[in-house]
Amino acid sequence: MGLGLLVAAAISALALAMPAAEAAKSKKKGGNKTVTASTGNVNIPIPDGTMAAPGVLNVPITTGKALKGKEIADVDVRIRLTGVDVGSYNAALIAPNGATAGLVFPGLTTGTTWGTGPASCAGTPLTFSDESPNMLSQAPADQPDTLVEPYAGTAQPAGSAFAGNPLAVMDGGKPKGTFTVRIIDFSIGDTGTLHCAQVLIKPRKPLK
Ligand SMILES: [Ca+2]
Ligand SMILES: [Ca+2]
Repeated sequence: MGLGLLVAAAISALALAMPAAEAAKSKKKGGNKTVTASTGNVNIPIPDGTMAAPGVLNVPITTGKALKGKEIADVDVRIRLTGVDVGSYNAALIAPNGATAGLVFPGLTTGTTWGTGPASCAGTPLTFSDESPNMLSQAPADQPDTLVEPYAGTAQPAGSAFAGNPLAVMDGGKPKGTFTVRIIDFSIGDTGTLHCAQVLIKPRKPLK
């Protein structure tokens, strides 16, 4: 591992160890530094549903004044959840201006978890980023660049039946306001719990 990778690993370990509110605060003065907005540690049940009457969970995540006057250069989203059949979920991220990125669609993941470790923001989440080399997969890792159960790592958002956009659909929009993590359950009898969701926003100043 090169020095750069070691430093990056140390920084990311530090960021994971630091509560989200503190992380956001420590970066408040940074012009283009990534800002993390978080639900904090929660245990929110994902409503049970069917194909005809899906269960819909909308979780608001509000960003602070550190992002005032900026526009979005890049957005990532981290989700830590556990459940009976996480493969039955459709998930999306909605920006303050309504721009919607599809994250997964039913059948894309499998098993009982997105992420590993503590069932909280201290766990290792599933991180969606357009720049990830990985695709989500139900299959064993029989090819490179796949992220499989327990989905502790980064993956490209996969779009969905409702919104096939990558996260880049939010780029250029205003980052200050309320993002919504939306999880939709289509499988009756399988239930799950959201433990943490975080939006990571890399801002930039508008050109003009
Ligand atoms: Ca990204
Ligand atoms: Ca269900």
